[in-house]
Amino acid sequence: MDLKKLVATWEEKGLLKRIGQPVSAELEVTEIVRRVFEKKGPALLFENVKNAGMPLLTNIFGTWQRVWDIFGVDSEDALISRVKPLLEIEPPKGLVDKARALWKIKGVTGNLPKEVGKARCQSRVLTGDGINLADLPVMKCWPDDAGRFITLPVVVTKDPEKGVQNFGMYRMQVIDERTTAMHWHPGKGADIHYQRSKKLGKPLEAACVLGCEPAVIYSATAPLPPDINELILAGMLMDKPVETVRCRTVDLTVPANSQIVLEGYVEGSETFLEGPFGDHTGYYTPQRPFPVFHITALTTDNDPIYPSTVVGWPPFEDAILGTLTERIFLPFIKFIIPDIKDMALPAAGLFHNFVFASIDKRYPGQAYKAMDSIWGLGQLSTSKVVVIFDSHVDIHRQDEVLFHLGNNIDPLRDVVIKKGPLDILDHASSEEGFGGKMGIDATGKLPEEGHKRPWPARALVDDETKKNVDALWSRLGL
Ligand SMILES: [Mn+2]
Repeated sequence: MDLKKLVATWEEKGLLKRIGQPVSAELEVTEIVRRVFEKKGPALLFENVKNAGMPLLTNIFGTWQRVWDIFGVDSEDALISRVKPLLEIEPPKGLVDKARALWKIKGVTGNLPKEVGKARCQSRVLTGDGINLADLPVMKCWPDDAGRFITLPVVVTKDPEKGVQNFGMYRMQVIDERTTAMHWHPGKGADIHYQRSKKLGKPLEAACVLGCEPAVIYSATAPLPPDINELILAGMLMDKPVETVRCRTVDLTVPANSQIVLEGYVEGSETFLEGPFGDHTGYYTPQRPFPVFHITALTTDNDPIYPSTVVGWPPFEDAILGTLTERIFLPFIKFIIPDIKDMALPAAGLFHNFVFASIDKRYPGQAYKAMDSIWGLGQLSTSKVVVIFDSHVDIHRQDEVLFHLGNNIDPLRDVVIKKGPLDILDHASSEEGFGGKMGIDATGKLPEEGHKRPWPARALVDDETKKNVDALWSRLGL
């Protein structure tokens, strides 16, 4: 569903609140959203943002009910069933082949993006001196942030060699009326395009899309393999193709049902000292040079709405997006790493500090194999602590995790420490993006793994007793 329809739907259901009081996009919105998110409250449409020319919508992904509405489903299972057909294929040989093949089968093609001639996001077109970012209610989220940051953009770029587009989410610090920084980290989709353009000595065209279908906003954050069009995932998840339209001043297509589009380009060598910014780690990230985006056109819907989000001490709105990714991608991870039965990436661990996985252990060392597979797979390669449990453990429950983590390990025997890539936001490692990792085998141990005593049996109620008590139950008055 597009953003304006969602706003209407949520308002009817009491899942959105309009706020007419004057509020500042500097700091005040953050504190209001923090309080509302904490009590699982409504999406907030600030209609009277001080010094801004349009309303600001936040807390879009703040509850699961709204997430299901975004995709037009009523449960997690219904959503997952839309991507599961991807797994019903002949398994190709090799890990990389497997990952690629997943995205290539026929089942995907029903909801491919569709280009249209006329679009709501181009109802108004401003170019040159007519463009002024000050009209947008861009937030300053935390007191020591360097300035105002666009926090929910879908950034579109095109590979100058292959011609394929990428849709990614990279925050954008406002520099002046017509320029921003582009915070894409090395190796991200847009950065790959940027590096290739630089080599060719050409500027890279880019578009920043604001307020497209939230399914597209989500897909831009999803850890897809390179060169896989994020709009295909969005189309599958919505069971409806994403409509796109040609930009007016750059050679790109963008989601047509968007509220605002900033078109422009990034020059090869020009950088801006971006940050600090209060990030989803709960800490400020330091200043670093990033490319500069020059805006050539600002196109909008009639009466556009500006979407925004706040990140900070978890859980915030991005915790729900991260958990959504954990659930949507689990079937694919299980397909590529058949050892894994379930996986949990707790939001409080920022999705990269802790990965809990469970296996059906059949042979010695299997937990270590599972760890290595996790550290070898895409974005999971930056996981800092990986703990492997037996499949009877509910790894989504903190009490069960702590119980087995404490009860089942001998730290001298069951812990491995190694080196590898870390999340770029990790502030504890000695080097940026590189450092120590820990793997813990919290499964029951086999004699071949050095546990010479017999591993004790679990004390569990037997089925016969359960049946007997079931029969007694109504008479016990409990
Ligand atoms: Mn991508």
